[in-house]
Amino acid sequence: MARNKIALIGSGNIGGTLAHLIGLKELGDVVLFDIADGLPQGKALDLAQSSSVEGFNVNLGGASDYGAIEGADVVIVTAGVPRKPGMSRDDLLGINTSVMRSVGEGIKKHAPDAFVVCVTNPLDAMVWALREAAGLPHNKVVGMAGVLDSARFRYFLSQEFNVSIEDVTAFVLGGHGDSMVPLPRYSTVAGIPLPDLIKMKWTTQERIDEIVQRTRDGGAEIVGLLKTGSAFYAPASSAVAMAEAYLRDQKRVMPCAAYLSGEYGVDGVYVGVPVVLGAGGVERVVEIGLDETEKTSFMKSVHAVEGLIGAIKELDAKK
Ligand code: A3D
Repeated sequence: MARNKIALIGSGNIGGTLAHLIGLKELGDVVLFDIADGLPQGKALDLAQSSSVEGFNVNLGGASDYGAIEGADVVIVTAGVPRKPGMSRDDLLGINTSVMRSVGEGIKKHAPDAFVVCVTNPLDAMVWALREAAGLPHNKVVGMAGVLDSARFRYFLSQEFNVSIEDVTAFVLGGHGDSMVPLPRYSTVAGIPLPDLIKMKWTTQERIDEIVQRTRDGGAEIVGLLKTGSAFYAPASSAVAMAEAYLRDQKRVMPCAAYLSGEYGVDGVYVGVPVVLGAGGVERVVEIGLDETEKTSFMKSVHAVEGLIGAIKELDAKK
């Protein structure tokens, strides 16, 4: 059986890390693509040489021509400009929307059957713009944010309780960024929800509130430390987990920016919700029960994403 083909649009920090992880996991042959000529070719060659030492069997190539992504099974999009210190995700809107247009056209022409994972910020609006340009079915285009946000939440909780990260599950909903909605009552240690752990005096409500806030600010904390770019190791791991769920038909339940057509009372927007990811792409949107406070936070997040999509449409109307 032929190997899967995975195209990585954008060969910067996340793109290079994606290629490395995909090689190590032998998920498929990799094509790195970037407009910065030499960057994808150089990274592909460097990574290919590491295969002799690591002993993995995948082909890695680099290109600045969309023809190279022909027939890709999965496309992961990180092309664009990353957030700099002091810059909000929303500042990126104009630049990255036009990047999504060119990437979407490339996918439409050369990889119309692919499963597409968008990582570029501002995430929820960019996955919408990318889907519009690529014209693929909505279930084949998703955004990566919730897997990363919940990974951060899980990590902080495992540190708080001094337990294995493997026994911590965590749940976040909503858009990526300030409006993300961590859900403590759906987050557990070995099945014990956080409110019960508070009652058991493992932690306090104040500590959980602090951890929730640190999760929301997770990206900004790393931008502040790095000073010259944003997080890339955990974002790459998260996007690869989503690609793997599709390629191996794992039917994993993951929080992704998915297209809603009526679920949660929302229509026509990409926003973070739990979905089942398998060979059919987004096979199901999981509609969990929300209390009034959670619903209010979620709808605030949806409105923030709608605002960005509205701003994109306004920018278009001015052209
Ligand atoms: P970076 O290392 O700058 O890589 C981006 C690459 O995109 C660069 O190599 C550019 O040359 C390339 N590029 C720019 N325009 C185009 C184009 N039109 N076609 C093809 N390639 C192009 O950034 P990064 O890898 O650190 O981050 C990539 C994106 O992910 C940024 O938008 C970040 O804000 C975003 N990001 C999202 C999350 C989420 O959780 C959603 C987390 C971390 C980063």
